[in-house]
Amino acid sequence: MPTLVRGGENPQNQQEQLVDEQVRSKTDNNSDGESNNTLHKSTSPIVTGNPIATPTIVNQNVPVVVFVGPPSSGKSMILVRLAKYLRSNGYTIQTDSTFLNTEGYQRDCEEFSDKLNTNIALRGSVKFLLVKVFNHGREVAKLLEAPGEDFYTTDPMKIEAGKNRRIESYLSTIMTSRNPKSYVVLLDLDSDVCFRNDSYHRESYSQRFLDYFYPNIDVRRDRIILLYNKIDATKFGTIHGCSDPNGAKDDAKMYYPQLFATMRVRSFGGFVTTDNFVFKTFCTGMFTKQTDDNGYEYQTYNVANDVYPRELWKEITRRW
Ligand SMILES: Nc1nc2c(ncn2[C@@H]2O[C@H](COP(=O)(O)OP(=O)(O)OP(=O)(O)O)[C@@H](O)[C@H]2O)c(=O)[nH]1
Ligand SMILES: [Mg+2]
Repeated sequence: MPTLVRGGENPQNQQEQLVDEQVRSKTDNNSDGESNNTLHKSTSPIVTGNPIATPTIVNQNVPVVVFVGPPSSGKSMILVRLAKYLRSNGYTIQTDSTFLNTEGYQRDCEEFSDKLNTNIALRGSVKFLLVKVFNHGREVAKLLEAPGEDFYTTDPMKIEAGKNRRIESYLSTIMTSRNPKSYVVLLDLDSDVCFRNDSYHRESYSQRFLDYFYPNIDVRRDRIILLYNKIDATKFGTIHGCSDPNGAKDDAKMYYPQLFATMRVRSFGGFVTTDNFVFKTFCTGMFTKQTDDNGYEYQTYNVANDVYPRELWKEITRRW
């Protein structure tokens, strides 16, 4: 029987469970009019009647892959590309409807499943969700699809409101769960915001990761993969593969010196220091802007070489 992990109380102790039960019985007995809670009745095991819907990881043994990166850095397209690659290699992909029991979340799951089957680039319409990967009927991983602004926002209003100084509760649930994790940390250089030309955001994003995420990573259990995405937009690679991985790494190091300098471990009595991350490059595909009959702009893409998802999946699963 899998253990439940809930947001903010991870794992939930017995006293808290008791409070939940009391709240539930009150809610169930409350018949006067509409409730403002967003839970809806379903057969899912996480429907407890708790008036605040909290993210819950039902299976704490299965590894979770967290794609970390600012808006437009390419997280969703990497997830979709990886899912397509895995599917063509016999894996099954399914959104995890048990993670959060709200109508919005369930809707996002359905919408995301549809998008996995097209070659239309995602537009970041879903909030966050977990995608389950099965191999021969056994769940082998969960992939997190999350909006970039929860990792780092460049929006002045949201910065002012403190968004870069807090961790969303669903991310805390994941980070503090017992599930082994692979953090795929995108080195944003060539997104719309173009961190290559913006040293302020580049440094703030690095610092945000080092202050808020890195300390919560169990480096003995979890993996960190620094991913130089959109390598086709650089001289180091194309949609067919990365021709100069060392050049790409040197380039990334030049732009993200804090990450490379901080994420190191000492061994042999402090005499030897080694990286506690691996460096990889990635390219999702070739993107083409299109306009439909109503003037609505969208993008289609044709997938890049399988070498990218194959290598990434190998790194993600190396310790599992
Ligand atoms: N050249 C190139 N462009 C890419 C690649 N991957 C993604 N893009 C572009 O980057 C855009 C954003 O990608 P997304 O995957 O939606 O980015 P995201 O990190 O999920 O963004 P948010 O959901 O806003 O956080 C895409 O619409 C593409 O235009 C790539 O491998 N190469
Ligand atoms: Mg996205």
